[in-house]
Amino acid sequence: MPDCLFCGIAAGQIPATVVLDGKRILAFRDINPQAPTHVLVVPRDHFPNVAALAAAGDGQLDELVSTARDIAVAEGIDATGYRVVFNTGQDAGQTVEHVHAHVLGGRPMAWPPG
Ligand code: IU
Repeated sequence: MPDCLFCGIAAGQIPATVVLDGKRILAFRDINPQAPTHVLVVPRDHFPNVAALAAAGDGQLDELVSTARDIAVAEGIDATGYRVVFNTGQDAGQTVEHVHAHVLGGRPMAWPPG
């Protein structure tokens, strides 16, 4: 997808701090971290949001979520707790229209989110 930031990162054309480089999935550190651990998990294929990824029905959503769990374990935040967030659409604050799971942890978090 032309002009897609995360497609550019997945293609290695835009720099990022990659923590997992898989066949269908990539994970990298958020450039503006909101917690001590803040990793974005994305499919290499372009889907605008999690609803579109779910609709594909080819196992990529399962793989994305299980990779988010693997990242939490690798980052050492699974024991104390973490969030997996899919901002979806304008009101949720989605700014990059390539589906991404935020994996956040390493500090206590408030509820509800802002
Ligand atoms: P959002 O859910 O679409 O709002 O999340 C987009 C995230 O992408 C946000 O947390 C940004 O800090 C992050 N990001 C990034 O990691 N690298 C970039 O070059 C840009 C945004 I632009």
